[in-house]
Amino acid sequence: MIKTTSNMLKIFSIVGFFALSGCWQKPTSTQYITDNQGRALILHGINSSSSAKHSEGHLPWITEADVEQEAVEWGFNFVRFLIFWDGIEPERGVFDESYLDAVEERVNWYTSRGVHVMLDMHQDVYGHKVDGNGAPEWATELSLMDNFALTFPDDLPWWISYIDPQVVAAFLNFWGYSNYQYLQDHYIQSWQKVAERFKDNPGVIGYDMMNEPYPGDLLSAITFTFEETRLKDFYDRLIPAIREIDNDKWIFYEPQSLGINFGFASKLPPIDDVREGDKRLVYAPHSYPLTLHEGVPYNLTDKLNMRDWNRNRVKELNSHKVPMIVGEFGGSDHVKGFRDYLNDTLNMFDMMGSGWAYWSNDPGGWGLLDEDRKETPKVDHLVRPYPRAIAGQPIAFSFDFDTKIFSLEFAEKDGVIGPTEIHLPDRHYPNGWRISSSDPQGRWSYDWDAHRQILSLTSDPEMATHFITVSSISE
Ligand code: IDC
Repeated sequence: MIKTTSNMLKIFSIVGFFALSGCWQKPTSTQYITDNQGRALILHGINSSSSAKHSEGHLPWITEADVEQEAVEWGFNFVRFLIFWDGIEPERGVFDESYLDAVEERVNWYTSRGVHVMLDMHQDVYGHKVDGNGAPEWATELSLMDNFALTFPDDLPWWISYIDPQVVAAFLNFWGYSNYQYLQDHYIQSWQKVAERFKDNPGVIGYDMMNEPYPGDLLSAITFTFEETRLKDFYDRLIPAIREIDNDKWIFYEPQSLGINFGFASKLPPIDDVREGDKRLVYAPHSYPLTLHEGVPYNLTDKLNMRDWNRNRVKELNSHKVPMIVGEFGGSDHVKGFRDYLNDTLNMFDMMGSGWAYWSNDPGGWGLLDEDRKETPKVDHLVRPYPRAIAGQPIAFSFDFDTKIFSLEFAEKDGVIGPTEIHLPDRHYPNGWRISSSDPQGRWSYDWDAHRQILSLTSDPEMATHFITVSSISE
């Protein structure tokens, strides 16, 4: 019996290998977030942090020294920073500037180190009144469900609470925009307060309008009709309101979380921006293979989830024509095969030209640090060579964890200034690295910032394309 199971597992992993290897698709014309020098940005970073959901003042656990570790030792150039409607507008119509002061102080820890900050208006399971987080108590309308809270056993996953009748009522009233229009109107005003506060901070790259929108009723969730109707209408209200205050930042939008996180197709139509100039919207889905999220060893169903996720996101990007940043993905080192999962998924994100934020920086099984604040094995995968900023039109980039070969191909593009910046972590190159370029000898050069482990490359503008490879020097 044991033998049969182990043979089955072998066959499964072989099938899984064929299901994944070399099969990742990419959008026909990948879009990128660009900086004020016109360079394409590849964003690698973390969510900071889950602890803020329940902490005093809704602030993450981090100190400035932790931010230094994330930005300099690990070389991340991105953070998805959690903020909460509850923190911004604790009483109806009363906006808490001291909360925004405290957020701003932490945001500046990141931006002063060159980390791009995206502010994520987080919620899970609606709000505290119904045992979730996000919405203030006064904005939790339960209709006739006041006495119908369900309690679930502690060993069930947290997201089961989405079927609690009170949670369902709170969401339906929020999205309905009929009897309780004030709910969305205040959510929108809260975003305007955030935009007023951060619009002049160039390190803040954008705003994630709502974490993991969930319709409330399961029927709209499983038929995905919510995305085409109430979710789209909500974005069409919120984006122009943010643009009244801030014309420049990137606005990140998410599809429904249920189903899409593990690979189903989204029905969200392309979203409109109303800013003057080019659209500045970013598609920001999450990626969580279903059983891996629940702690089951990395297996064929996860791989099939990832294959579907890849194909469906590519279709959506081909239709929406915006850049993609994966706002969340993650898991625990305790899960068998977790490092293989990370390798596969990070290769896929690179292939798609997508940036990402790992969930999350909170110390523990899912964290980069464990409970004793020691680095976990996953860090070796998350901290990988990547082009932080590309001075041209990216064609492809990749890193092979086993051979340590990093490659980057990009084309010249008019109007782009500054160097291409590549993060080359010492941990992958203990004896140093060597770099080659397809540009003619003597016509390209680089500077190396050993402290930040960042290479700044100047290419030959006469060449239409540039192909760079970095490899490890062996002892
Ligand atoms: C999880 C936290 C967990 C917490 C739970 C509910 O890791 O400690 O109990 O939220 O607040 C998401 C959510 C994100 C989740 C994450 C991992 O956006 O808030 O964090 N996840 O479960 N969607 C899918 C997974």
